[in-house]
Amino acid sequence: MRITLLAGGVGGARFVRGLRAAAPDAAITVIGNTGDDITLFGLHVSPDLDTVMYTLGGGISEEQGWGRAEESFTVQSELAAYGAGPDWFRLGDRDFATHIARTAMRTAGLPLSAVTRQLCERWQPGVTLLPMTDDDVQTHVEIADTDGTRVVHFQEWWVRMHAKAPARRFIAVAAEAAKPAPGVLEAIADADVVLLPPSNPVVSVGIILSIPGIADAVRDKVVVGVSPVIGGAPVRGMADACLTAIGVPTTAAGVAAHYGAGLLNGWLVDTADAAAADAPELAGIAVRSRPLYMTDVPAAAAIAAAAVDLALELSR
Ligand code: FO1
Repeated sequence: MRITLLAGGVGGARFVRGLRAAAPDAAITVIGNTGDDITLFGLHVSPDLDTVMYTLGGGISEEQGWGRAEESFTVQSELAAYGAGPDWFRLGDRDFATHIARTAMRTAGLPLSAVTRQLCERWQPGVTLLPMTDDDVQTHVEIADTDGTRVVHFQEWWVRMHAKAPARRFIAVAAEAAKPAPGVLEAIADADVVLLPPSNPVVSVGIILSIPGIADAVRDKVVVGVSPVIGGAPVRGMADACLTAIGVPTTAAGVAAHYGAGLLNGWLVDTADAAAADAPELAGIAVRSRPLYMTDVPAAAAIAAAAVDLALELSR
């Protein structure tokens, strides 16, 4: 079976790790969000691709959900001693090596997709990991606070401001001119099943879908999503701040209605949200409820298996 996913960071990575356990013989392709990418200290940092790569490769910091396990911070404290910032985005020594290697390969002329393939040679994630695009697309956030209205990089809003400054809109800068990375449209077209993991629907999955051609390709497939919202709160992260900014209620039904029946065929919600099955705005979407907390790999595997089962049921 061929399974393709559109994934963001921690929620996407943990879901894919469960899927790999649940479907060990499946050919899994992960299309990762690169809108979160940022250049720091002259280095190309790609948080969502790295989170998937480290999680599946066994190198992730399980406590944080991002960055490397057994990390130290000598390089960043040495940089701080020179007054070189930023200090609000923590980069560990082991993680720095990834960004140095990525930047060196890109400077030598390799596109991000080829660089990602090369980095995965080390981590052997057991899936094909593709960036959504090789083009430079960055997510920016228009915020309005006491300093007025301005636009900041997504990471500045998310990490430095803890998503506290009210967001007015998210801008996928240069997305309209971007092309899907090699293999992305093929991985969607050839998939038996397309899954949307419990990733941020706005700044992860939404940004991937903003790359021309990807949403149309996904709409042609049987698509099952897993709600990132349980009982009216995001399972992880600050997705509520993103949903509120675009006028979508932070509910399991609200997120599914935002994706819409044109994109989504099936939707898994937590048992706490079982009433979503009767929500009139979800007409045309098959809703199933089951426990959705990914407390460990077996729990994530059971959720992933349920998503695949629903997709297969809807394919018949
Ligand atoms: N998240 C934080 O909250 N604080 C950090 O200092 C931070 C550093 C960081 C470094 C590398 C990396 O791959 C991810 C990192 N993250 C950090 C996570 C990241 O900012 C976001 O959670 C994702 O971009 C959203 O998916």
